[in-house]
Amino acid sequence: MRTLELFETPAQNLRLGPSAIVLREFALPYMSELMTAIEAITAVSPFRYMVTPGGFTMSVALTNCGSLGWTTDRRGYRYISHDPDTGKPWPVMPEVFTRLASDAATNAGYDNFEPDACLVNRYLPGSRLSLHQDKNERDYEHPIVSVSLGMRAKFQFGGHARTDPTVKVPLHHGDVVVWGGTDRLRYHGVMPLQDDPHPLLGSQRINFTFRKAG
Ligand code: MD6
Ligand code: FE
Repeated sequence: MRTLELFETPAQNLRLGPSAIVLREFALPYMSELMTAIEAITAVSPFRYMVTPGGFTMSVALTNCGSLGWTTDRRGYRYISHDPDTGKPWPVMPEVFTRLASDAATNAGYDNFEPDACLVNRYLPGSRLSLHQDKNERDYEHPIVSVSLGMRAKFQFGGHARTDPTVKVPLHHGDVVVWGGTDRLRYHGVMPLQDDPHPLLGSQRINFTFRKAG
């Protein structure tokens, strides 16, 4: 008779589409290394509020690491090798980041994922991300791996048209979303963040998404 099972039940993974899955709490074993790595990145390239081509200031603060970083300004969305605020290259992608990205991709069925870009997002209460497609990468062969830390968010996942119906999925501390294949260009966004402070991160949510951009 084993009583251990009571404690063994993992949080339930969730399939969002044929090629998209939420790996519940997958990042928890990496957490202390991740926190140290994020502090090192933001010490060199701090979070900042970028402006969209339409002239709106984003409510999510951004930074990057890796050989390419995603950026937006009045001239458009694109990947660039240097931080426009510091003039220096984006911080090198920490080893724990590449390890987590590769482990999660493998777990979801994508072998040999080697990201060259990691976009780091910071949400405060009220921050939101409107429905969008991730389509600034050079090709869509590669999946995206997205890690959520801190406060819970309601993630919206839609179809291939902006007006398609969406499902709302809560993402918690440690959850990792992997998507690619036929789901790669589906619209998605994040609902306005509610203030429900997290024991480790307080009133914020950090999300980082790994891509092969170049
Ligand atoms: C976020 N994530 O969760 C924003 N994009 O804060 C994204 O925009 C995203 O989670 C592509 C793939 C996964 C994502
Ligand atoms: Fe996205």
